[in-house]
Amino acid sequence: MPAREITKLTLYGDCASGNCMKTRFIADALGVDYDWVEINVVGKETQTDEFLAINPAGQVPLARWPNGRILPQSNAIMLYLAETTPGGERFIPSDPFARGQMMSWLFWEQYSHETAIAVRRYHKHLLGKSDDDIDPGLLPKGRRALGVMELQLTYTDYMVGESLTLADVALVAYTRWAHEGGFDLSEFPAVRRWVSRVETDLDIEHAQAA
Ligand SMILES: N[C@@H](CCC(=O)N[C@@H](CS)C(=O)NCC(=O)O)C(=O)O
Repeated sequence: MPAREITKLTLYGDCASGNCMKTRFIADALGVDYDWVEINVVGKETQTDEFLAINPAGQVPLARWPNGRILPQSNAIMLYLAETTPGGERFIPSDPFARGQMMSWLFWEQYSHETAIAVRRYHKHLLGKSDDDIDPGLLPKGRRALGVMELQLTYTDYMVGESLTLADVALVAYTRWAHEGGFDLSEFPAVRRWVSRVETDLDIEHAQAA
């Protein structure tokens, strides 16, 4: 990673990472002016001395401003951008309980969804491991997470009620790539329809075969 002068918001991320793409989806949807610095996770560019000097946690995504402030964690970056950019309020429910529900899904995504679906995809798709070499617990854990989403999306068009929130952006990031982790979304028809709906809302590529 070449040393660079920071003149505007800079997002460090890997385009193959759903966590990183979340921050781009929101920044792009809000028309935020930012520089993107590609950091290759498989190539261990998060572990170089130069990157660790910026983010000692050695992870992307990372947001960095010219005043020296940095913010790690995908969902925190999304929330910050939505709360500080005109138009961002449309991603955050105004009703406090609905906002609580959105936060609840954001925490659930990081604890119960990403830890199975993203991790299995990482090993299978990005590292090219055979199924036998991947933790066998990840498949049932990910399917359970998809089942929880299926139940919610049987009743509502979005994870929180009838409009897009940050919960949808967070959860779509890896759900749209779930097939690359060996998960079959045809078993979860409401989730599949929702993926397509959210991709359309965000004006991003449709990742699943039709
Ligand atoms: N909870 C964090 C997870 C970040 C994370 O796991 N980043 C991975 C890429 S998706 C990473 O940078 N890994 C580099 C490493 O572990 O060396 C978030 O949502 O931002």
